[in-house]
Amino acid sequence: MSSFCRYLSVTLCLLVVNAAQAATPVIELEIRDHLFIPEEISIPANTKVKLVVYNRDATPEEFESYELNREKVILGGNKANIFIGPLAPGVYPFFGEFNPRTAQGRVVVE
Ligand SMILES: [Cu+2]
Repeated sequence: MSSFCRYLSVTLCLLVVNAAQAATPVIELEIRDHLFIPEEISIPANTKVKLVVYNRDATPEEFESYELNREKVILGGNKANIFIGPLAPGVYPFFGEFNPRTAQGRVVVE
């Protein structure tokens, strides 16, 4: 909870926090046959976004991006939540570290 919560009742604070979470856009993508589907996702600038990455393969994959400063192993048949942003406009590549030859994608911030 942020420091401003100290000035609110606990109930009101939880409402504010829940509203902020509800407002976070969610984007789903899949790993299938060692590919990211879709391989390109677009998000608005200066906005926090929740990526939900489903690994449909039987083998683990690692979502990795130097530009996004994110790295997360997703076991086969599992999913992971990865929060990114707020970001400046641009292209932010990501890849699957265990299958970098095929698993390539990018976040386009516009
Ligand atoms: Cu890694």
